[in-house]
Amino acid sequence: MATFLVTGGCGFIGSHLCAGLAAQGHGIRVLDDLSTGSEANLVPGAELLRGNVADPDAVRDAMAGADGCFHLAAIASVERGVRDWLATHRTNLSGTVAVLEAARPRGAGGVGPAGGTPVVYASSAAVYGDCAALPLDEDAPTRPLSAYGADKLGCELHARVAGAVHGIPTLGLRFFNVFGPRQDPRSPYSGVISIFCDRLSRGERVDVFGDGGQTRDFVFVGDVVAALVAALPAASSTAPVLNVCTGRSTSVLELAAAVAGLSGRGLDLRHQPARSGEIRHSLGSPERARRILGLGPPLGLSEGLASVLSWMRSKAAGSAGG
Ligand code: NAD
Ligand code: UD2
Repeated sequence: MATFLVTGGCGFIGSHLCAGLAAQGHGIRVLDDLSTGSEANLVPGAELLRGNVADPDAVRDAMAGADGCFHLAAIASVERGVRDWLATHRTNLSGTVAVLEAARPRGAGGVGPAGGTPVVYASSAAVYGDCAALPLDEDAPTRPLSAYGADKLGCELHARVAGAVHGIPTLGLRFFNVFGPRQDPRSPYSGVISIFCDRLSRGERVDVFGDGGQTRDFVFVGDVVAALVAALPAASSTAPVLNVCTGRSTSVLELAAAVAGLSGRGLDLRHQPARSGEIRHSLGSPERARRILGLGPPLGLSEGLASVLSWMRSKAAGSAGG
């Protein structure tokens, strides 16, 4: 049994990861400022340290005695990065440098294992930006189009430095479009799947931005957790980065039809102007991650959507009852 630090452990992906680690019997410490996460998501038995990941003292205290760190805390919104460039940069890049700093080997200001605390961190498909060579593999050029994507690429560069200069083992995971239970459908930054499942299951109309022919690689949160857990032993001072995706392409119109079909309601949609600066197609190659991390096949989209719909139904039943 080990003890792990999970930054952002009260958020969507982090709370699923904590549940997976707890099920394996590990001890969990969460560092989260609860800005978008919720204490209700905290896994029973986990210790919550409420603090800012960009505060080096808070991170050092949180890292003390940990056998490994999963660093997920970030402002996970491209739009917030446009409005609050410097503030999101502090969290998304300075926060990661603070985590790497605290992971330094003992004797050099670090607090963890002698070789440095292994760190698995969340990068994003946003690092690829407008790269058109699909499917995207990890050697594709990185041309971020947003401050968010630039900061995630910065995390990968600092992870290289962490390995080369300080010997800290890391592994970066470039998540594509993650979906699953607990993704908040009412937040302005919600993913399209949570919005479509929420609205269509209540018989409401959904908005499709543009013609709906744009495609995404939607990966279920359970598969993301499997990748995170498998990544820790693969962390290395060579600072590898791997895609977390399915290699499966789904258009927004196909998605709307699939959700409507599963929710047993009609499909009511209206087209709205396309979002400006939006990427038309995003599709990753999962092959390298499957090989290196030994991952199984991803959950099918329909099964994943059914799981989100069922979670939404039980949540609605819970709030109606209480
Ligand atoms: P989320 O907003 O649900 O979780 C982020 C968590 O970090 C929240 O609990 C939040 O309170 C916490 N946090 C934010 N700023 C903090 C700070 N300064 N100090 C401490 N805690 C802070 O988002 P998520 O979807 O679970 O994303 C998790 C990670 O995965 C992020 O790094 C995100 O950039 C990355 N990612 C997510 C997706 C996706 O599709 N959801 C895609 C690519 C990458
Ligand atoms: C995702 C990430 C974002 C960033 C980006 C990098 C989410 C929520 N966002 O943005 O953080 O990493 O990838 O490229 O994971 N859509 C509709 N109707 C709606 C909502 C969305 O048509 O009500 C469309 C939207 O125009 C887009 C697609 O659905 O074409 C996916 O939208 P999204 O917001 O879920 O994710 P994306 O890919 O824009």
